[in-house]
Amino acid sequence: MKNPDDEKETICAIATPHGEGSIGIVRISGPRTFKISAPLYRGPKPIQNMASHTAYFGEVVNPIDNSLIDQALFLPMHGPNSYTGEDILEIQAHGNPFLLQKIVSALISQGARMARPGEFTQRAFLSGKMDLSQAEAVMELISAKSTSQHQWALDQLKGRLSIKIETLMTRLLAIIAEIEASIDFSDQDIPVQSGKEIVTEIQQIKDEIHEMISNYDLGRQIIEGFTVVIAGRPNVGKSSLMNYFLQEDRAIVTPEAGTTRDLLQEPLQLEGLSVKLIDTAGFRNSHHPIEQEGIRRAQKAQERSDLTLWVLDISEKPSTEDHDMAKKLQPEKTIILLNKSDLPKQGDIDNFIQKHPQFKYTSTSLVSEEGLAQLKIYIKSNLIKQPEKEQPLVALLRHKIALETAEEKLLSGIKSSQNGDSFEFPAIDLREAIDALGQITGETTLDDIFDQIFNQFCIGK
Ligand SMILES: Nc1nc2c(ncn2[C@@H]2O[C@H](COP(=O)(O)OP(=O)(O)O)[C@@H](O)[C@H]2O)c(=O)[nH]1
Ligand SMILES: [Mg+2]
Repeated sequence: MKNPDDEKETICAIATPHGEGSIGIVRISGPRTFKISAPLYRGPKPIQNMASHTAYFGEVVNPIDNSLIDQALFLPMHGPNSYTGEDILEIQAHGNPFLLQKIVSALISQGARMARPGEFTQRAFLSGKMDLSQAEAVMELISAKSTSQHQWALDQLKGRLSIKIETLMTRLLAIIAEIEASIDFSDQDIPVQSGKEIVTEIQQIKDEIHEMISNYDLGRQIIEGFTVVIAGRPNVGKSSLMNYFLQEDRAIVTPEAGTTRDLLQEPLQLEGLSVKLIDTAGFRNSHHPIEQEGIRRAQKAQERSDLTLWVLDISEKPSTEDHDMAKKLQPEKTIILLNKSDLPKQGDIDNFIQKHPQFKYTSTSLVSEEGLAQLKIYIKSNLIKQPEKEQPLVALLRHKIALETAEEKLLSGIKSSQNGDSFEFPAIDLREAIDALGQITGETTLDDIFDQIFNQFCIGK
């Protein structure tokens, strides 16, 4: 009889980034992994006889002419105990794209096929090694650039979201079973008492889904990074603050007002968060067209940002522009820095603070560095306001949309269930809610969505 595995092709790809490095890895996965790679290996033991998860040193040769390609470690992993669940071989050679490509060509000459982007992870999903949300977590883990993004990806990879979704689906299935049982055993509607209990349980599930949706903005910001804008009048120390955060002289700092004109944007790691920091042209009435354009851009960036650091110079009297700005800025998205605290304070600053008590203030100096370490912690707590939530953090738009559909279906179910004194449940709504949730884990996902997701991966993953 024909083995269905024979149909499945064996795939290979370079798994390490392009470029020179001390090690480069070629990965092979599929039912014919060891057969295809055997002729490439010259060493004490044939590949087929190697123990799983054990590294063997040997030579990589081109089977066509027996020429030597490299010396390498061969690491076989027998399915199903491997990333894809299939037989895998990793050839750990020297990190040179030219010779790694030679190994790949030799494998292809023996019957392997080049892997498509994400195909190894797709196979892991198809063999039940991970669900769809975990496969997505692998991608986020590869691209994580901050502690919080890294933590989120690990949580999701370990199945925090999957477990939650599975639990909700099981609870909904139990309700459907209960509804069907009560319909089977009576020729009437559902008894009022159990009807009420069912509504309460659906309501509870709906609330939990709603809480997950409401965390999405935070989840997205953790993945994509927060935007923090430094704003204020000219010469207050905005560019000095930017340079302090970046630990380099990125922005030009001069005693001359109006030095910074265009937006300066730099990525930054701040207390474990990814932040895009933007230094702006100082707000003032200017007749210079370049400066005016800079100020317009600064305002736009500030309006779109997650947080504004508004810098005041305490050695100078606040101006009418400062009072105008106080009216424009949203206090909950602003921290006012009372900067140049090393210099003598202008009494008017205290009046300003009294006049605008809705803002949060903190004292800083870029000369003495007073208040700067605390400022970082303060910025973080202003970006992430909620304490750690019980529900897993939803960060991908695909998941949010699925949750919204589920919530909508449950709401419509609840609405149409109350029918005077009796209860009648449209189980179809509950089933559709289950379907929507199943899209997150991949249980009910359509093929073209799979392709979309795995196509975003790099080749070799
Ligand atoms: N004494 C003192 N001077 C500062 C402080 N921060 C910035 N300055 C000086 O103020 C001037 C303007 O700084 P800059 O960062 O270019 O301000 P920007 O126009 O707001 O970007 C420069 O001469 C800085 O050295 C501070 O905390 N204390
Ligand atoms: Mg500046």
